[in-house]
Amino acid sequence: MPASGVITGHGPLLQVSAEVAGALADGRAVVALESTIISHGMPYPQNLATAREIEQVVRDHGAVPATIALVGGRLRVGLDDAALERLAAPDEVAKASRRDLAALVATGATAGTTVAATMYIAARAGIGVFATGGIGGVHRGASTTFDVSADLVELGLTPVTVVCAGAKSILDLPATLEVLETNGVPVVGVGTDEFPAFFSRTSGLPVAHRVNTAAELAALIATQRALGLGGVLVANPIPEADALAPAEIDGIIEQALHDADEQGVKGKHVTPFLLARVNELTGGRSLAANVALIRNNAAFAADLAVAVSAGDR
Ligand code: PSU
Ligand code: MN
Repeated sequence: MPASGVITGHGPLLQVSAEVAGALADGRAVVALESTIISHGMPYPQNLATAREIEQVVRDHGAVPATIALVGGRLRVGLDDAALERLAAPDEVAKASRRDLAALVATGATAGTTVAATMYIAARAGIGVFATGGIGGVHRGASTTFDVSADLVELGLTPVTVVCAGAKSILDLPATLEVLETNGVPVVGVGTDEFPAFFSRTSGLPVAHRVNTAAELAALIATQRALGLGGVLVANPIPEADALAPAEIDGIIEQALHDADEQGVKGKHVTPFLLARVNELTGGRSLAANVALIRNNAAFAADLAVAVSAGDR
């Protein structure tokens, strides 16, 4: 049975909340939000506070938030507070990327969904704009490990626009941009010609395209859709006031990578391990920056969703 306040949309596996389903039916702006960032990207209880806060930021900017996760084996779009609490609880739930969905659904599991899995579910629900913090990418050393996030493949396949603050330099950023190009993903800077490096506004690496406003980006997205192409990656730099100096973060990232290597961390555990280690090593500094950039992305994604829905009328 669907949980109260949740209606069954598009068959029993996909459950879209009444609020999100109503907004979609009326052509109003909706912003998808992921949940691995809650379950595996931030420590408790800041993860729960941030999840609630970014939903409010989306509302303040005139859109309806649709946080997406696997709950009891259902693909849920638009979560109630009980589901958010369950995802945020320490060591409670699985991490679901695209390849995990069938097995976790079949066994009735609850899981945070990565950017890849969230994009897939958002597209099934008819949502085209999605906000997150940072995407997965090509890990350093991938030429021998082949550790390349499924996020980069999903961006090529699935017509959803993902607003992020770039990627953390736990990753190989030049290789990440190369694989995005291979997969046909337009990477669009917001008010910048550079791909931002999550905690800092610059990486020294150019983006292929630049927009200065949400309206400009909405026109690009409408064209991408008309051409039947896949996802768009929007790189929205962290606000200047919240950015960390590369000198402050670089050594910590090196330390985290060293620890992962020493402890033999592999596969789906690599990203959560590195994120947790960076959080520990910087204390509150990196977490505050992380929250600030997610808020900034949620606000821009909501403005974008409003512009996209206005263009559809
Ligand atoms: N990078 C971050 N914060 C995050 C993630 C990545 O700075 O929370 C999460 C996202 O959910 C992303 C996932 O989709 O990690 C990528 O995991 P993997 O590298 O295993 O594909
Ligand atoms: Mn990986």
